Amino acid sequence: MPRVYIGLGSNLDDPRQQLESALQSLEQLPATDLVAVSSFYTSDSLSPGQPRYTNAVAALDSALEPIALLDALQSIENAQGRVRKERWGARTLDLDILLYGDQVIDEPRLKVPHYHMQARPFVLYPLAELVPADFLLADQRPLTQLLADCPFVGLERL
Ligand code: A4P
Ligand code: MG
Repeated sequence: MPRVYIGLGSNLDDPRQQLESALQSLEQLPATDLVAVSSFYTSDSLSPGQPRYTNAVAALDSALEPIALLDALQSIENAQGRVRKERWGARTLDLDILLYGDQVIDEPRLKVPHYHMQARPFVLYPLAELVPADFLLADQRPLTQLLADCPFVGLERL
C-alpha cells in the first residue's frame, strides 16, 4: 500500500479537538492504516484577520485510489461542519493530500505533491517528523532543501 501524507488544519471551533476527531476518522477509513501522527503546531493564519491555526501531518498506508481518498477526506471535512463559503476562508477542518506514494498527480480535482506545501512551515516541519532525513518528494525535491528555504518562523509546537 502506498504511504500517504495528509495535512490537517483547523482554525474554528476548538481546533485541537477538530484534529483529534479527524484522526479518529482517518483511523477508520477502509483499506487504510494510520501509521503515525506528527506533533501539533499553531501558527497565525496566512489570511489576515482569521483565528490562529492548529496544524499537523498524518502518515497513512492506504489502498484507496487517490480520488477515492480525496472523496473520503472531503466527507470527513463535511462531517465536521466544514462550510465552503470562500476559498481560504476560516474552517473547522482542512484535509489536504500532501504526498501519495511516489505519484505525481495533475488532475483538475487533485494536484500532488500539494501545490503550496513548499512555502508552508506548518506543513514541512510536521512532515519532517515522520520521514527519514534524506526523504525525497515524488518530484525528486529533497525535503531538506524545502526546509532550508522555509524557515521555522511563527510556528509554536504544542
Ligand atoms: N485539491 C487539489 N489538490 C488537492 C490536494 N492535494 N489535496 C482540490 C486536497 N485537495 C486538493 O480545496 C479546494 C480544492 O482543492 C478541493 O476541492 C480539491 O479538489 P478546499 O479544501 O475546498 O479549499 P481551500 O482549503 O480553501 O483551498 P486551499 O488552496 O487548499 O487552501 P489552503 O492552501 O489549504 O489555505 N494558515 C495556517 N497557519 N495554517 C493553515 O492550515 N490554511 C489556509 C488555507 C490559509 N492559511 C493557513 C492555513
Ligand atoms: Mg484544502
